[in-house]
Amino acid sequence: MIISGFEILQFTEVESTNDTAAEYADAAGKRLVINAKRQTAGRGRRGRKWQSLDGNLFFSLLLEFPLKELGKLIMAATLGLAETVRFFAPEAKVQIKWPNDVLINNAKVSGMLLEKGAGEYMIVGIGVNTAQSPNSAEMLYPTTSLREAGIEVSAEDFLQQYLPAFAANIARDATDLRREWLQNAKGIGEKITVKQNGGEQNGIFEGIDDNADLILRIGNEKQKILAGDVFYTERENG
Ligand code: BT5
Repeated sequence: MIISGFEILQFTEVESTNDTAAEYADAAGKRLVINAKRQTAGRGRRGRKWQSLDGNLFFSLLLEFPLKELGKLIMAATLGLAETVRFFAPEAKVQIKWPNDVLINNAKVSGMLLEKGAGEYMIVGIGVNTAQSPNSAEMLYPTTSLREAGIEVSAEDFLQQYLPAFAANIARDATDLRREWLQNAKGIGEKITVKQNGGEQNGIFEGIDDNADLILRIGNEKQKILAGDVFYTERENG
């Protein structure tokens, strides 16, 4: 099946859809989606695990995209996820958590792992907890699923709705995309803590730049953060 220029390849079980996608990165010019029913070794960033529970969605987009426009790819992919959740549940409280997560009611429903493939290929691996979520207590951050949030949608239907949203976003102007990303992001203008490699910094979340790097204001200084985990320090209002 082809949706919005992406050919979908279905697998029953893979270790990681990102690894399977990497094996296809010689198909010059092709845009593929590697979709698996089950994933046995799902990965997060920096060697972390992605709990891949039954009934959830696991897929990787494989497309040629200039590395210097990585920020645009990140914004297009995450914004597309938020838009897709809203398509199925217009009233849901959906937010993007920098850099790559999607939250519903302040809990993580989706994560994304971006990797470089061969040549100009980029691999955008996405996990969405459609049916169930792992135990929050064992996770870095509270977790949820679409079902727990009262949104009944199958992995297949979510993917079919996501692809046109993503394709439309990558065709958009970067400034426009960033504006909308910021409108959807959690914590802009608020106090946050960014943890990286054992260290942490506290400051005000000013926004992101065109590379999707986080801009943290510490006193009068603005600092660019390329990678890390954000924790919100303000009281959450549900
Ligand atoms: C991510 O990493 O959130 C990236 C997840 C990407 C998963 C997709 S599935 C398809 C493709 N194939 C792969 O192998 N990966 C991609 P990070 O920001 O590092 O967050 C990882 C952390 O999220 C873990 O250390 C846990 O604390 C938490 N976590 C693990 N599984 C989760 C889940 N199912 N739902 C919510 N949080 C989870």
